[in-house]
Amino acid sequence: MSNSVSVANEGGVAIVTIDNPPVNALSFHVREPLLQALVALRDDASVSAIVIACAGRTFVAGADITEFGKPVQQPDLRAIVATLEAIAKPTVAAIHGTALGGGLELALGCHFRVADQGAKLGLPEVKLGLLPGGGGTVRLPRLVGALKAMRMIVSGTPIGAQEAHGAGLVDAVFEGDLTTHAVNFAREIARKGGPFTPVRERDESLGETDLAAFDAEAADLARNARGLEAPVACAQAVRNAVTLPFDEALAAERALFVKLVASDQSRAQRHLFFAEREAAKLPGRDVVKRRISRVGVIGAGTMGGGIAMAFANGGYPVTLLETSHEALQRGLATIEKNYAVSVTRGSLSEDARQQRLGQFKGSIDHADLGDCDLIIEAAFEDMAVKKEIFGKLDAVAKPGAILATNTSYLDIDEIAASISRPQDVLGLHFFSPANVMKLLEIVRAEKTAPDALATVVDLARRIGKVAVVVGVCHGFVGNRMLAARGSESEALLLEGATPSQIDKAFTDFGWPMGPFQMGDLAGLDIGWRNRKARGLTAVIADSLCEQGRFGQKTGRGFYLYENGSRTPIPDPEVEALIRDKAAEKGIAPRTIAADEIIERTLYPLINEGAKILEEGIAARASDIDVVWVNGYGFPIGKGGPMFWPGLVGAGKIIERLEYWLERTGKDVFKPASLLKRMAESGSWEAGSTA
Ligand code: 3H9
Repeated sequence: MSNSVSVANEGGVAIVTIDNPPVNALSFHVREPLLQALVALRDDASVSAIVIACAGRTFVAGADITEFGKPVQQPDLRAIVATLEAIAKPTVAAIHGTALGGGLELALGCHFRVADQGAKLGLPEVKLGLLPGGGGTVRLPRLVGALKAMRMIVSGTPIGAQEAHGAGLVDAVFEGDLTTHAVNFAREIARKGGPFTPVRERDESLGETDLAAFDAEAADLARNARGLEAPVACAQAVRNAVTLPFDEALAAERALFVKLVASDQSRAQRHLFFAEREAAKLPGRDVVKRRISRVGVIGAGTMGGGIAMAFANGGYPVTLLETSHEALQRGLATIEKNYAVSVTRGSLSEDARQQRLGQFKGSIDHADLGDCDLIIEAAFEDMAVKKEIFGKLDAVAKPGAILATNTSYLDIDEIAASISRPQDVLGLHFFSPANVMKLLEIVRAEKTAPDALATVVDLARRIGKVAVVVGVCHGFVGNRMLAARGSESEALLLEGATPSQIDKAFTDFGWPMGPFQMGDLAGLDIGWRNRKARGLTAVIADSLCEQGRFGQKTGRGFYLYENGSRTPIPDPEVEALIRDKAAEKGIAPRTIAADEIIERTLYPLINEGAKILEEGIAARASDIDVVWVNGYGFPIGKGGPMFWPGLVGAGKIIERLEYWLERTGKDVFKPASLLKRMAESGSWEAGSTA
């Protein structure tokens, strides 16, 4: 037939196999022959049943995302599903790997779905700023009920084969050769002569929908969507499936899909999908990687403990090193407590808890790190401390072991130069809590060997992290840009804004929280210690720390937190302190608009990103977006600080930077030359020229 779609006949049961590596996406070159095959089999009297299966590692993982934003080439997915659904002989989707998005929608066009026991099924379009546009919102509720369908579609989270079976989405789950089972299943149905009813006609359960409960949950979801349009549209489309006749609901789904696919939010989210995958690509990635069997972590505090858990969760045995038995026991007890909480919450099974705890070996002797293939130090942020640790590692680590520092700021070239094997040294900058946060900045030092770098990039993926390779500079990509934002946040306070006013401007923009809530959550003492070490000051934050106001952990920071609650309450004492400090500096308070807050905090951050690109600290603009979305909560619907200027116009950003430069004379507003070049040329995808 074609390279992408082939047909075999096993005793009257036709097997249509889609073969479009790597994930069998429904590209045009699949859709065309697939439709032809289905039409031919529909009309072929020698065929009693049809099985749709896939070659390779997965069932169809969705529409081809690279085709979005271009003119649709017919036949589209809807035409294929309509043809499939109208076939008057049994049709069976044989699902292995993942049936996602358009892949699950194709399967919903079949009378039956059978799955391998390890299969996963879902409609993750919402993560791309979309809703399922191939009938998923209208067919899925007919099988699993409207409420469950809404939860699956709005979250985008796939479910396993057994759960899908229990919910009525899958008709049988098999172990062993799936295609053989699917063919037997189809043959048996054909022999019995039915019953087989197309999903579109299976609307018995829809009448039972409790619309009031549905609407209440949909309203909650809309509130949590933080300005994202897709989750709201997803819920609306599922509601339509309940309240409208099938074809009308299908037409409404299409209208919503067409609107979303052209939206800036979806463009931004599709950009991030590819950006994350691009970030993990290194030049010369076919280099032979080092073998990592055991990981050592130095420091069992919040950061070290979290890093150790991240590796244990990924299946790696971990040696956890501390300076004393007491500190070690404290660290291990926290880890045990964290796993126990996960069991109580139902996110971890008791077996998994035991298995993970079994991965830990505690020690207070550096010599015990001798059998580790990767050692990460997460000790105090102090160059002398780091050098001392690396000196010890130089003496005990096995040849070829990768020696990593979790420093957030320090010069890794200097650390590497202090030992005899700089080629094995690199940075692994985790974000706290390290067992939860997805981002990992991998810092390539001047002498880091390519195979050491490739090994940790691969390892990051294995432990579920989104990795971005960056170069050495103060604060690397994330914290360096954060510093550009932080200085202006403080300046705005002195000029008359309140912490809650600034934080609100941020949440209105789409951030999960503003800079002061974030500071209180992370602990203000961390930045304070850091500033002191570098001889820097931040007038307001330093004063708060001098009063022991470290944020949530002390119940007081920029805000008050009553009775251990995490809800920030504006504190008149802080506002008075700000006014006093402003008066000391002779600054008269004025009213500050939300637009000014965004311009003065976000634009310097973007500007710093452009400088980072120019200096080659980040290889691509999209890498910076990945850092900010995954590590700092940049709103996904805006695509990241390097993508967003393309939506609003880099020229506008330059203009406002120049305006603020003139008014304040501050360096952070001096437009980076790369930003200027981009604005002048009218193109904004800075990564392409970096
Ligand atoms: C949709 O279906 C809309 C319909 O409702 C309506 C239509 C009208 N298209 O992630 P990996 C590439 S929207 C094109 O590293 P894994 C990916 O870029 C779609 N390319 O592998 C990468 O390329 P490269 C709904 C795709 O094993 C390579 O495949 N579906 C697509 O870690 C390997 O990807 C989704 O949102 C695609 N659909 O994970 C599912 N998918 O090697 C999106 C992947 O050049 N996909 N690529 O960098 C995934 O979630 C994961 O890829 C998957 C495999 C779980 C399948």
